[in-house]
Amino acid sequence: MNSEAIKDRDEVEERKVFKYLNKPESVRENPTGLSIYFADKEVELVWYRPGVVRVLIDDRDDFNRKPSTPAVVAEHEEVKLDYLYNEEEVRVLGPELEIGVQLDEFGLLFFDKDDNLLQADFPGQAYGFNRGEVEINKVLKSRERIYGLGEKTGFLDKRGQSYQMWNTDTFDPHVPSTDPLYISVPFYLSFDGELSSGIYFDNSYRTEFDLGAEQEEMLSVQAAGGRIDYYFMAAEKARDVVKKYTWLTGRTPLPPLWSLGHHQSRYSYYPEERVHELADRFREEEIPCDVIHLDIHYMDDYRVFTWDEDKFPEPARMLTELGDAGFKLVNIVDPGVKKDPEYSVYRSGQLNDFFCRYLDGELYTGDVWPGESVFPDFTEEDVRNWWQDLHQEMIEQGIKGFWNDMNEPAVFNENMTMDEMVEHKNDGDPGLHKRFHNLYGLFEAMATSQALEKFSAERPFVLSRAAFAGSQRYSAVWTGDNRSFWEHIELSIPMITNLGISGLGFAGCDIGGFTGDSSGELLTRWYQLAAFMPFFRNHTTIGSREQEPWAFGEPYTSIIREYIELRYHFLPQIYKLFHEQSRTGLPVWRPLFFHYQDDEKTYNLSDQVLVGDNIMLAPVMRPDRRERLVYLPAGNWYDFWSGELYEGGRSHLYQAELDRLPLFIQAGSSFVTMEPVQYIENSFSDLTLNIVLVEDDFQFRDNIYEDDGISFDYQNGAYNLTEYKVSADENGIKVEFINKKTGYDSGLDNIQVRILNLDYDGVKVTFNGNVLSSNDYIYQDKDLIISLPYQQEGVMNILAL
Ligand code: MIG
Repeated sequence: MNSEAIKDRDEVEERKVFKYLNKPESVRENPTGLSIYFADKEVELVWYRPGVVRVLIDDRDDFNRKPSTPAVVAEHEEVKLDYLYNEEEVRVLGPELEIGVQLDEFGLLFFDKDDNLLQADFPGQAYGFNRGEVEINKVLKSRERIYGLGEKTGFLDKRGQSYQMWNTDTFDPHVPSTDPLYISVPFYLSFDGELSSGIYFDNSYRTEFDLGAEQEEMLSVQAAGGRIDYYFMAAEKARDVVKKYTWLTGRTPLPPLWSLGHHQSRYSYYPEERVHELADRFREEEIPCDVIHLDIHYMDDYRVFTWDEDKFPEPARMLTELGDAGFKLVNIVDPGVKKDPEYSVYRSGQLNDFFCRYLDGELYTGDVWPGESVFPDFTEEDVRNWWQDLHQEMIEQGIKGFWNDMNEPAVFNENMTMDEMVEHKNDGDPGLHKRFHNLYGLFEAMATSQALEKFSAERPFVLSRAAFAGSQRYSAVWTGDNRSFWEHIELSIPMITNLGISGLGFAGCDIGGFTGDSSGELLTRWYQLAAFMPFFRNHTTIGSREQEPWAFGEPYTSIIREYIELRYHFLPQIYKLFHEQSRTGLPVWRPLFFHYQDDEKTYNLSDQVLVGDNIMLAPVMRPDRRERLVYLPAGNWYDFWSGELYEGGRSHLYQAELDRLPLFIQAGSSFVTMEPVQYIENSFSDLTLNIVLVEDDFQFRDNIYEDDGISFDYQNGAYNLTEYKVSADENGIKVEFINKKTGYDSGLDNIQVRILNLDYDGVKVTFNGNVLSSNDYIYQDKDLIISLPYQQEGVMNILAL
């Protein structure tokens, strides 16, 4: 036998030592579901809300209902339940979901309200225990596909793979077998073409998700510790699973509008003169930019919360000057604190006992950028408050956001992280690093975003490399150290889409690639896709070739400028999608099957993406390519550039010269735009509602969201939500405006309504029955553009003459 075979056999044998819950001793109805008793374990089913049930297994004599991690924020609602009993099964009937509790060989069957089997536990091996490790096994149905799981490489559908949840600073090139990476989200969405459901496993220990890799028909989850504590979510549509999951773990609040603009970064811009040169160059080139990131060299010998006085002698003055030119600065902050008794942060942390120690009191130290360093125990509220206060000075100097790097935490040692035996105090519920490892980045981002709220009264912007379920409440994320590979443009689509499915919708990747040297063509194609990424930042490593938008000269600079402008052009639409994301959890970037659920061709389509529900990108991601195959789902699709309508339900070979991003809008829908600006001042400078017609009759409704883009006033009603209903038939086009909310004075007098590709010889336009004068509208390039008073309710009719 070769060594591989021996290893395989050992692994199989190792699996067998799990002991599974078998025949229950008794069951009892409880106010929220059912309790099932075994010799020393109890299983509790808790209906959280319609379609969401928690399955919690704990020791009978020490049953603890507290959520296992800080990811879960929802409280359970009251639901009405019925029970049916027979010899083999107790059936619990709740809203949107029924559970069959198997009494012979314990396991659960999950049914939707029409009695379709959504998911079954694996018979005889449902819930296993082995010296502190826990296991869940589920049956994988033949057509089932698996999505989500946080930050994973590979294609959209994860079935057949296996993945680890263990936040890791993986510098190796990100290829399909590279796992784990920086972010862990133990959540998956299951979809089989009809039925959809999801599982969030609320356990922060190192966990393996085997999605049919070892046995084709078994989905197996194994955690190195903690409890079996998971939430099953049933939903009619795949996308609704994400709504439920983010109901459970929280949603990304509206970020400052500027943070949706263009960010420029590199490792590292210094000294101050270079930052000014960079800023000036953007304005000279007239390439929009809102944000500059300062990487680790701004600090004094990598001491966090310090400035290098030679490189940045007067930070407050510099930040005022840059602020006057429209730039917001984001500083990187790593968690490692240099072990230096003359350094105030180390001193105060030590004097307060805020750094991680072993149980016997020994201080944990590890090498990171500053050399030997200590690590704050962010699981403690006192430590987070202290960390918050450390940000005060920089915020007062004018820093607008923070970038949390190295917070897996990364350590320069063999394990690449903190020793698993280090202790965390966790506000009275202490435990080892093996329990808190995956939560370290979440807790740090929590402290950082609260610091910005506390000292700035503006919406926080935090970018974090490590994250866990629920991190969406505190930070945006990026996919870490990618490379200047063409393959990494392509990788970013399924990666960012699955992050969004996993609740982390404010996500992006380093445009141009982090490691390695970019090229003009690579950077250009990357920007074309990135113009619509939720998070939009160019970043590269130390010593790499320059890759600012102008770095490769013409024709690249002009094309890149055009796409950064396109980003700003679409900003009202992107903002609207962030607003929706904050309310429903539906991510900005969506897989096509979220809106074309009956179309099998979309189920693993990984080289195209939907922005919201009607804008589709099919970027070119190969060198020297000037055409690509674009798959268009059912309906008609409007080519953003040519105005031509393409027939859906099939693929098209599309010509895409270097300056062309294949960009389609679903016909019979709309989007909101503005004129590009060099940077965001407050809110939108103007608004255009673009309506894409279809040939047949149609109707839809949508909305425009607007607020001041920076403060929390929107939470008290200071926003505008304008709903519009559009319909068209042989009599003409009708647009009805309804003010759902008028709480914000934007200063805009007019809104443009642009009917794209209108095929009328002449028109009569009325608003609330009054005929508009021909000064109020123009025909331009086949589009009819009408100017209406902003926020006036009523009906506009467009009739062909
Ligand atoms: O070990 O701060 O992913 O974006 O530029 C490298 C320097 C540490 C890793 C981050 C990267 C950042 C870099 N950091």
